[in-house]
Amino acid sequence: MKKLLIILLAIFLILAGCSQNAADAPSTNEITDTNEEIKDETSENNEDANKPEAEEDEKAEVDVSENVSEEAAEPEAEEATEEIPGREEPIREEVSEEGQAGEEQGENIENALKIKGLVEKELSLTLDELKAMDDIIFEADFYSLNNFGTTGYTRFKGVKLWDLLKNEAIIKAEASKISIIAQDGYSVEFTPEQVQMEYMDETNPDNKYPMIIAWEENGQEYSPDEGNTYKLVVGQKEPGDINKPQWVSNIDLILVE
Ligand SMILES: Nc1nc2c(c(=O)[nH]1)N[C@H]1C(S)=C(S)[C@@H](COP(=O)(O)O)O[C@H]1N2
Ligand SMILES: [Mo]
Repeated sequence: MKKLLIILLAIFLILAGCSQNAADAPSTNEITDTNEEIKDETSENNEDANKPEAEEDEKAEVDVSENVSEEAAEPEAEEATEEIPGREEPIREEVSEEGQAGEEQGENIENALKIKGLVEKELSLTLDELKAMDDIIFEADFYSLNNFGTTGYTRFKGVKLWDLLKNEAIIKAEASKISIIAQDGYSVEFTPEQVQMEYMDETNPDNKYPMIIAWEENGQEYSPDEGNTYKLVVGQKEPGDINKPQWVSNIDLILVE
């Protein structure tokens, strides 16, 4: 009888042990998961918390105001990156022999101004080719206003974008959107009408400015060491127009859709 009791007790203990293990197993995992989650959140919070400290005050301010004023431009930049088929493709597929030669040299082709999409001729233009377009070159002091009211004048030299699209790339009649996309993904979109129109300067209301692709700023050409050497420059639509966020630097591509 005692033996039977001992055997029953042993069986009971074994069963109890198993079920405890079974119950333990998931809860151990849960604890691990939770710890990982906590760890992840903590490191994210740390990153967020460190960012503003790591940056200059001015830069932090820029970021904040950009989120408010440039909602339109910045999410589009992400979309554009996903939407453009073949954007990362080697350029040799759609450019001239000159382009291919440039690609072998590496640097030159990186610095080409590309125009793709709804145009008769997709282009990849070198700086020398742009400089040779005498009849569409424009140079002037452009006034800028940014989102916290900073103003200034910058001298730019470049080609008129609409003339480039109309005469060189030969934009198709059905085109409705022109995206200026930078190497860092920043992009700004315009309608063909917006690219064609003349802009103003609230401090010189009689002056008229075309939208240009500039390669020279305050008498100095951009250095290819700092990315593609083309900047979109646009004046103001009306007094108070915050135009500086539209000055897209290091242009990678002009996409016509
Ligand atoms: N490629 C690229 N161009 C850009 C931006 C950017 O983030 N990337 N920021 C824009 C914004 S929001 C402003 S205010 C101006 C700032 O120009 P700055 O750096 O010469 O002051 O550049 C504009 N062009
Ligand atoms: Mo900005």
